[in-house]
Amino acid sequence: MIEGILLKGYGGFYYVLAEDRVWECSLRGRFRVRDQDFFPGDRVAILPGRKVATIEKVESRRNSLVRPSVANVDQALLVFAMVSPQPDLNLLDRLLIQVIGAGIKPFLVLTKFDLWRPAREEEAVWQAYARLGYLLARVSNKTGEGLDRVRPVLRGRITVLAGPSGAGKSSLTNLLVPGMELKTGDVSRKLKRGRHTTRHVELFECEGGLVADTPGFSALDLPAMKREELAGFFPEMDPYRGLCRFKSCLHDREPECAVKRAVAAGDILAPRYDHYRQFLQEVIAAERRY
Ligand SMILES: Nc1nc2c(ncn2[C@@H]2O[C@H](COP(=O)(O)OP(=O)(O)OP(=O)(O)O)[C@@H](O)[C@H]2O)c(=O)[nH]1
Ligand SMILES: [Mg+2]
Ligand SMILES: [Zn+2]
Repeated sequence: MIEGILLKGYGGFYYVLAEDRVWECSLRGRFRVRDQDFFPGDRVAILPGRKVATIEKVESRRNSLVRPSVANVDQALLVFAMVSPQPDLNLLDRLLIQVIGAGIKPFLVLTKFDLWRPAREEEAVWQAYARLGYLLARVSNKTGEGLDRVRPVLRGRITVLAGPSGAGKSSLTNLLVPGMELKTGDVSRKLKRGRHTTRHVELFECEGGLVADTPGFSALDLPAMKREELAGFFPEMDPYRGLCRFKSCLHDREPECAVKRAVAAGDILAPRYDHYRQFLQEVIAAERRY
């Protein structure tokens, strides 16, 4: 048997990178494994056959994401356009929680820098994200500007690109991977959204590692957690830990809350705090369903 890594599943076949080539594999074999047991990024063992190879074994995952569905990645590039479509910061904050919760390192890539006209308010928002401690790069997939900051991050690693439709994930992949000609779609003028051009997750060899282009999405559930855990996903709240009047303060409606004071003073970005409160309600509602 040969050990490999699943690049994609498509049309009932699975494509596995092993020993420097891609093997077309089917599931027929001694181990009949169900479809949903496979994610791109899965480590598998294959048995070469006369026509196609067969997948015989899937190793347990180091980590995984549901949206986009991918396994065993080292890092996630959260790809958002600075304009066209306008960045959905609520989705960005959800994605950050999903990725960090899965133990995966996030990296923010802001595309369409060439179309962006600096506005002070927007600049303050991006600066606030940069201060949270996540790497942030602004790129143009049109001029190639900023790509020098992204390439070194990819070197030798397995990276997933995640973000809304139309953000430029496939365009970025085309620039990063020599010879790549993935389909890209324009942004609908009427709906101001992407057109969901990419339909499958697929890993490509890139910079001595692998990079996954994925379908865009606009909705994302939060991972299951206890209500007290949510603040841990907001690093800007760390300095205020233990400073609220109530030890069990959820920074919601409680009086004398240090976090709320910091929001009022402009030390915590107001939209981030608004998302925190919205997410808290969702986490509490989900707690009841268990
Ligand atoms: N001006 C400019 N246009 C860009 C940039 N990046 C992507 N685009 C355009 O934005 C549109 C969407 O790009 P895609 O690469 O298809 O976006 P995607 O994230 O792959 O979208 P889905 O596959 O639907 O999830 C295309 O028309 C691209 O040409 C950029 O940096 N600058
Ligand atoms: Mg795409
Ligand atoms: Zn508080």
